[in-house]
Amino acid sequence: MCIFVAYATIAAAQNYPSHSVLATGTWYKMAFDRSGVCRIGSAEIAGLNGVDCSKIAVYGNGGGLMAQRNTNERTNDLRQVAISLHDQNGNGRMDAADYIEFYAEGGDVWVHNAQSGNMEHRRHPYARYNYYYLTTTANAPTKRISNGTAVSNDETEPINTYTSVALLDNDILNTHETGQIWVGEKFSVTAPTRSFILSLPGVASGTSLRLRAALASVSTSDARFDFAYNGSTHNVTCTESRPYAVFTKNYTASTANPTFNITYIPSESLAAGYLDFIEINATTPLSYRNGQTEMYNMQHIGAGNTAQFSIAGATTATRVWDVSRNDSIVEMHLTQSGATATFTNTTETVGHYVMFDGNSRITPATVTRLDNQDLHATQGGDLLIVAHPSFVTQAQELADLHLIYDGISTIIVTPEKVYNEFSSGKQDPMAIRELLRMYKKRAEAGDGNACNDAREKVVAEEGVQKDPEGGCQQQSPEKGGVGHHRIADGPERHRSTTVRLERRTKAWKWA
Ligand SMILES: [Ca+2]
Ligand SMILES: [Ca+2]
Repeated sequence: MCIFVAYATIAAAQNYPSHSVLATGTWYKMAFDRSGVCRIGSAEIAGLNGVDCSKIAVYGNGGGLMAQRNTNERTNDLRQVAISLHDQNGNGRMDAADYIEFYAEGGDVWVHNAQSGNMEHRRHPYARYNYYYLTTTANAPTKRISNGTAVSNDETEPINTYTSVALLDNDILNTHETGQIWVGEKFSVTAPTRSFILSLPGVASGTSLRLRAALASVSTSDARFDFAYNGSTHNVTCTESRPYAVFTKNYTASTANPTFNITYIPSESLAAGYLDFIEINATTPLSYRNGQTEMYNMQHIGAGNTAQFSIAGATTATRVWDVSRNDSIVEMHLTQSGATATFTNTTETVGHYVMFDGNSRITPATVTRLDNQDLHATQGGDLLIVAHPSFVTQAQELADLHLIYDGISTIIVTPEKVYNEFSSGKQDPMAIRELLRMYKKRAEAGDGNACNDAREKVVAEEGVQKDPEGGCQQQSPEKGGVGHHRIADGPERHRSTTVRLERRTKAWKWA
């Protein structure tokens, strides 16, 4: 058996910082189960009281599942997001009336499907909450929401509608036990028809609705769903081999509260049908409403394009943020003329805006003080144990045994610490893979991570002359390389134990 032991200090690969931002300073962790403009003051975090405004920063990587493809762009630590800081008396300190605002994303997100041209919801299959991290001791330059300026060109497009989205998606049953698809309302032979009403504030009669829905049937024969809206019926067939059907359909709205009727027509009495979700993109007049309104713009998209957006019914309290990029949010410059407010912006890509009044806010579901942590500063051992805090003691016993008998160095981490640094706090298995990927990348940068002397031509430890067929190259730690031992059966055991005694302090523990 060949066991590789890395014990030298390895230079960090360039694309991973040497330390997490969470390594130093004072931190608070905030959980969000929905997206929106969030306001935080000393009422939400008492520790904000009296702190230097210039030291406040918020970090977070946004909602949604981490990318699963290795080729996708990924964030290598928590990323700072832009905030708006309101120091009401201008004294540079956070007082009771002072607060910050930023745009928080929940675990679920909406993404633009370039093929269909519509926004589609992406439910996070593993996490209900997304997290943001607030520090009151920022060392790095702090990001603030910038104020937009008027932009225009000869062909600035007037725009007075936006795409709103609506969703009905209940997760009650995991029909095929994949953990990914959770269906909701049930249909049966005895209860074949159900009605669903969605709310599309501001949608007027006659505007277009683009619907995407998913249905599932559990039966050993074909089953049909009749999906009806406004006198139009669409047939959806599920079969035993293809029990899950996603379909799209375009309608013309008749009201702002469309009712969809679904009837399940199976071929057998014990069959069961389920609705997974109904999702709508609606062309909605751009008018101001109280609270917060999420708006997407898919009009006049193109390189160098600009548009002027007109908001009907606006008041002096109306504000609009361009939240297309969470780390560089821009507050749109509104020009008020009577009850209409306008702003201009580039429309090179699909835009995501939130329109709100100064009094509306979402608040975190929980706020907790977070201890410093720094998995980014750890170098890969031979073995990684991800252990729930309840089992860290047992994991350490296991690590000690491996060290004593096999010379294996172990890093013990809890899932939450991995999530904090690699998935913005969300429970996401990709975060654990990303931690391992960081170790791998650093090992590659540190001059190889594999035993390149399988026949032990080089003596690895002090004065131990070994069989020329055994051993492995050891690089000098001073050279920043990776040292490897081939721990073999028989006499080599003694060396393993020696390794253990010397390295006992090298079993990292991050409970
Ligand atoms: Ca103040
Ligand atoms: Ca569902």
